[in-house]
Amino acid sequence: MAGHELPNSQSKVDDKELEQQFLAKIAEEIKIEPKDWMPEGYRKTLIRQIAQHAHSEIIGMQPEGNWITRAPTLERKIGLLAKVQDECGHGMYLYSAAETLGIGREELLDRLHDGQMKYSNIFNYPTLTWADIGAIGWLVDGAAIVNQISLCRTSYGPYARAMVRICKEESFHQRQGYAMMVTLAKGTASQISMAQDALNRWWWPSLMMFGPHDSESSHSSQSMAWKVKRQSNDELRQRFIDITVPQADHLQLTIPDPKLKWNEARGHYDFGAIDWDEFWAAVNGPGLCGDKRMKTRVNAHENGQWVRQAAQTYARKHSGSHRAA
Ligand code: FAQ
Repeated sequence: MAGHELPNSQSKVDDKELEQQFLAKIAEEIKIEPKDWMPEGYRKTLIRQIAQHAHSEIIGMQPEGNWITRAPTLERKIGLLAKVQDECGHGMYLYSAAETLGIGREELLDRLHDGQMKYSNIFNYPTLTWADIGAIGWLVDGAAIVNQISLCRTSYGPYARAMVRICKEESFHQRQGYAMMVTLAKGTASQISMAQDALNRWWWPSLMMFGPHDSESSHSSQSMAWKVKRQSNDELRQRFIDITVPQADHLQLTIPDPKLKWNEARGHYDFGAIDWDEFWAAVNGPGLCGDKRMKTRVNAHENGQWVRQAAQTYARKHSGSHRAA
């Protein structure tokens, strides 16, 4: 018995030391890399957040993909196609980043498909008009950039590096969305009302993308301590609002919040209460487009099975002939 106790207590001491070294790296802003020791909770937090992010990117292709064949001009169609392809690429970088934490892509997708893992609330809303595509680029990608610029400084190396590249592409997405809104807002009365209607429907869900208020955010304090998150949900939400209100003013569109007002003392815009029941219904409920999004995703996965199998068979054959040579 005593012989068993010694290695256990020894390994506890080792773990303590390793944790101290890990925390020292975090304090000194040294990135944590895949082969470094890390607490199990840190690994799990990253897998959850990175996978949720990856899932959001690939599910996020659906609401916009819906409009590719209906884009009003060839130029708009090319822009939208490139954007949707970029979102797929972002998903792939992020699944790769998650894989460095010791979990396979297949398993992450299984967890998405069986409802164990989440994706962003925003992608369960329908895209009803062409103006929604402009509003998604402007607001949804705008919110994504504010969140992701902050994540470029996250403590886990592969995630931080993926974010740098993703942010460059997201900023093109935000600009193309805003350019569409400018065109509509300068257009005919019905184009202006279409742009206003899209802003009315996408404003509040975009604010919800940053997650619950800090006081309700279950993961924030630990994630901030580990520097997985560098700014809180409320800080980022406020930053997004402060950046976006002048953009809406430039469009001469009205943000659907009667409480929105510049607060000179705070140096920020005050805003109205967010409907968190709507948020949780969008995240968890089968309402809105949740069922449809998941059905489309699972179908795409099943229909792509033969491609994955063919690629694996080819890779096996190729590595076999390589060895034989
Ligand atoms: N939707 O304790 P917290 C994009 C959940 S990419 C659904 O505050 P955390 C690009 C959260 O998971 C958009 N669920 O959580 C694009 C947790 O539940 P759990 C995605 C949400 O992780 C544009 C619970 O609430 N971006 O848009 C949401 O510390 C156009 C408690 O919350 C990212 O994923 C939500 N919005 O902070 C693509 C960025 N918020 O897991 C296509 C990376 C919270 O315990 C077209 N992620 N929950 O069951 C993050 O920065 C963080 O994960 C937060 C949430 C800030 C989203």
